[in-house]
Formats: sequence, C-alpha cells, structure tokens
Amino acid sequence: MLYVLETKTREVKDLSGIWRFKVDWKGKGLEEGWYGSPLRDTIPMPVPSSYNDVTQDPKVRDHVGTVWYEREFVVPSSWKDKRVFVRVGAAAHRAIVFVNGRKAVEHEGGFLPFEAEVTDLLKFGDENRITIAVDNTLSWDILPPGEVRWLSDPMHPEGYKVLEYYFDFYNYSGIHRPVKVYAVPREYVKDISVTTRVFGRDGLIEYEVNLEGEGDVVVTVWDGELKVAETSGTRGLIALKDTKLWEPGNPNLYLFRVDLFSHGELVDTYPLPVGVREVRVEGDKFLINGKPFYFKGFGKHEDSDIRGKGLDHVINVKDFNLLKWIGANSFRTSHYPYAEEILYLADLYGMAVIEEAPAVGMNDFQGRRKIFGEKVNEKTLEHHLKVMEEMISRDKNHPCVVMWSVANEPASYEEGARAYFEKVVRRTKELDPTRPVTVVESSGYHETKIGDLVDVTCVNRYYSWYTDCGDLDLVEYQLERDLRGWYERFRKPVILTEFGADSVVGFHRDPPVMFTEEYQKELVERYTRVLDRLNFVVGEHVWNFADFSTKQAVHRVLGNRKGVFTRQRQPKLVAHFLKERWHRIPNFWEK
Ligand code: BDP
Repeated sequence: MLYVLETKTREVKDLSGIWRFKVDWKGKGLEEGWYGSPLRDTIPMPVPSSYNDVTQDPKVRDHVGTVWYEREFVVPSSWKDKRVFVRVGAAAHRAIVFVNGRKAVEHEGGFLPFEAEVTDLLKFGDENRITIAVDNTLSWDILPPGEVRWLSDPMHPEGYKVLEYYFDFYNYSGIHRPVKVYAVPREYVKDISVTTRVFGRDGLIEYEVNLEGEGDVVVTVWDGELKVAETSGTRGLIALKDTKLWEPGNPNLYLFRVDLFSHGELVDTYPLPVGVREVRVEGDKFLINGKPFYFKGFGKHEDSDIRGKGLDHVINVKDFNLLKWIGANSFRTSHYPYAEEILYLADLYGMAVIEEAPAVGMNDFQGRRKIFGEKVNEKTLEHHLKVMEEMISRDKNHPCVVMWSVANEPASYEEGARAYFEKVVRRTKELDPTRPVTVVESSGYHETKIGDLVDVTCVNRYYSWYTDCGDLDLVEYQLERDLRGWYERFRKPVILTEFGADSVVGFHRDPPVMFTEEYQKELVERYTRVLDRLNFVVGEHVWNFADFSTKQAVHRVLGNRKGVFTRQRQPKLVAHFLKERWHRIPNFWEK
C-alpha cells in the first residue's frame, strides 16, 4: 500500500480539521441510519485526535461504543476522469465509512490505514458528505484484545458497562490519523515493493511495480539532482556502484521514481525514498550492512497531552530531536504500528525501528486465566495474520524498519502459545523474508514455549521495581543470571527491550527511593553495567521514552511515569546519564 502523496499526476485533499461529532449513547446509530442525512446535535471535534481528552465531559471520555464523525468536502469536476479513493490513516478500533449516505468501506483494527475507491459514490464539481462511525470496543476477536463487562448493582438494574483491557496504555479512541481523499489516473501505479542488498560497497535494489491497467514502466533512481540509474519494466534489479548506504546515524536516501507511460505519454508518477541497506542476524550479532549493530533507545508510545494518540507533527519532530540529543539510534513502536509519518521521519533521521503488531495484553499476570485456546481463539489468529499482512504491506519499503515484533509479552509459557506463534511467525517470514522476526517476552527463559521461533531474543525486565521493591543491590545479580539463561538456552542475540522505573518529576531523595528521579537513574545505571559485560546483548531499550497515559489504577499516578522524558518532553535526571552513555557507545559496537 503506497502512502498518499501528491505528485504531478495525483491530487490529494487532506480532510484534517474540525468535523461534526456525536456520541451514539444507545448504540442505535447504524440501525437508525444516522449516515443517511446530516447528523443533528453535534459538537465540533478535531481530526486527527483522540476525542477522550478534548471535552470536559467524563462521559464522553469514558464512552464505550460508537461515535460518529461527519463533514463535507468538495470534489472538483476535473476529477471526473480519475479514480478517487478515501483513505483513513487509522481509527480506533472499528470503523465504517459512508460517502453521501452509502457505505464505502469498513475496517477492524485501530492502528493501520484502510481505503476504498469511491468514484461511483461521488458528486463531481459538488459538495459531498463523509460520515465515519468509530467503535472503541475491544474484544478477543481483534487486537489489542479486551472485553466489555457489565457490573451489576441492585440500585442500578441496567448495570454499568466497563471496558476491561490488559495492556498498559489508555484506550484512546477516535480518528487518530488523517483522512484523505485522493485522485489517481484511471491507469496507475498501485503498489511498489523494494528490497535491497549490499555487496561490499555496492548496493542492489530489487523492485516490483504493481499496476492497475497497462502501460510502460520506467524506473529512475536519483541521488539528489543526479540520476544514478534508469531501467524499465514492472520488475527488475538495479545495481548501484559505490552506494551511499542507509544506516542508523548515516541515513542516505535515494529517490526511486516510478513513471507510468501510455502511448508515450506520462500517466502516473510516484517517488519513493529508498535506503539501501541489509539486515541479518548471524550467531549472536545483529548485522546492519554486515556490521554488528547495538540498539540504544526506547520503547515509545504515540501519546501526548490532550490529543492522546492523534497524529502530531510537532511532537513527532520534537521526539526525533530528543532521540538525537540523547544519543539513541533506535526505538520500538511499542505496542502497535505507529503513523506512517513517523516511519518517514525515522528513515530521514536514521533511527532503526523495531515495528510491533498491536498484539499486547495477551497475558494474565495474575495467572488466573488461560489465554491461548480460551481467550485467544481462531478469530484472534485470523485477525493477527491480517494485521501482519496490512502492516508489512504498508511499511515494507522503509529502510528504518529492521525487525518485526509480532507481539509484546504474550502468555508464552502456555502450551497453546506455541501453535499460535508458529503460525504468526511463519506467515510474517513468508510476507517478508528480508527482516528478522521477534516476540517480546516477559516469561522466564525456562518456561517460554516460543523462544526458538524467533531470530532475536527480546525480553522485558523489572527487577527492583515490580519485584524486590527498593532493593537495587539485587539488580545486577538477578539480571545477569536471567540473560545468561536466555542465551544459553536459545543462543540468539539478546535485546533488553524494556527496563526502567517510574519517577515523578521533582521527587528527589538521597539515598534513592522508589519514584524519585535518583532511583530511576540508579536502577537504569545498574542494569547497563550488566549489559556491558554480556557480549551477546545487542541492545538496550529503556521503558519508556516519555511518561504516558494509562487507565486509572492504584499503581499509576496520572499514568505511567517511567518516561526518561516527561509527557511534555522535558528530561528527567536519568536522561543526562543516558545522554553521556549513548554518545560514548558507537552505533556499531562489538564488545
Ligand atoms: C511491561 C509492558 C508495558 C508496561 C510496562 C510497565 O510491556 O506496556 O507499560 O510493563 O509496567 O510489562 O511499566
């Protein structure tokens, strides 16, 4: 799936702005055909944004069910001879799109785009109405999972509807990424797939172009203004001599342009930024362009004040500047695929990305319920496989994506997890044979049933935080024994994908105690001492980049405070420790 771009042959209308919004309190909107005529009694609502924190009404914030968005847009008469599509960047978690009262498309899953051709539903040279119903209900049929519970009370016979979920970030809801209407020519470039390989100093680009209709394809590769290669055909190989490779810290990008001609005339053109690089796991090393890479960075979230998970270019660029400032070279899109705009920035800034599917909360940390085979079912698996397909189809061309994570902390100690993840990992590797695959684990190395299925061992650990509270002296001993256990059993490179401690900015205590900035720094420092002496450890991602919103709980003080930065992106004490450390450790590092 190509990103929606304006080019010489394509036009785009970005429908970001204020929409009309209405909560469907009784869940009757579909039945009553609310999409058939303009909505009444609406309030203004920005798109893209989560709606939860925008109004002053806690009922809107906490609503479980459907909300409706609507606005008008004009389609110019010049688009008559084109194909017109509607693309929704992401809507959490289920959405149905109507154009002029007729259904255009529906989609499940809140973190990936979907689209439909709407040419036949439009009035050209006129105003059109788009209506989107978005449902934030979680279930075990989709990812991330959750469930609705009815709590009864004799004083309130209808009961209370509560959404339960087992992941640690707030279930922000609404249209989180831009909605775009765009026009392409009747015959056009539908998709481009590019993979790259590296031979010494030379790079090889293998490509495939998928067309709607017919025509002659000409491919050119540009280094700035300089054309460095030209070829033709819908598939082929391009060898580049003395390639400027893409790698973390040195993100060279070429422009790969596909031109489609019909009877000698240009009908469509699409430029794709391409980074030539090769990723491989060999023994206990994670190699980028043949060199052992060391991951320094964070697990992140798409999360900021008021707009929640809504796309925010200001926050995003600030975050990349902070990643650079602190000396990071990578992050994980914990716990769902982030906006495409973020991956383009990662390509540009030279940040390696571990891209994660929204499979989080497939665990029961109290160990009371069985997950695989009972909660996780055939439908979950089917959806999971579809999500992998959609995610890889969207992001396959990004050089920044160096590994797929198919899940975070599943109940991998259950027998049923093996059959499930065998299928998910196999499918992921079929879809993309060029990138390693992982599952981020919280199980013990002796109990996991899936540790051998992945290419890289990724583990999350919270010694001296969730266990042995306050006992920092135990960290080194426990962590070292644990990580050695993983390596001895599976013999794969290890990344510590989460470790950290909550700190409330401004809380100080010496000697350190929990929740102070000193304790967070001391804990992180002690973990890193262990990482430095284990040769098979190829990376450290601190949890989390910034404080973020969660559902309310006794152990959450205005959300999760494990941020190295506050939610407003200001550094805590630990940030200065990491800055000094990460600027000292090179990106390519063999211990
Ligand atoms: C880990 C989860 C992460 C949580 C973190 C925490 O992967 O989503 O936010 O714990 O508790 O288990 O801070």
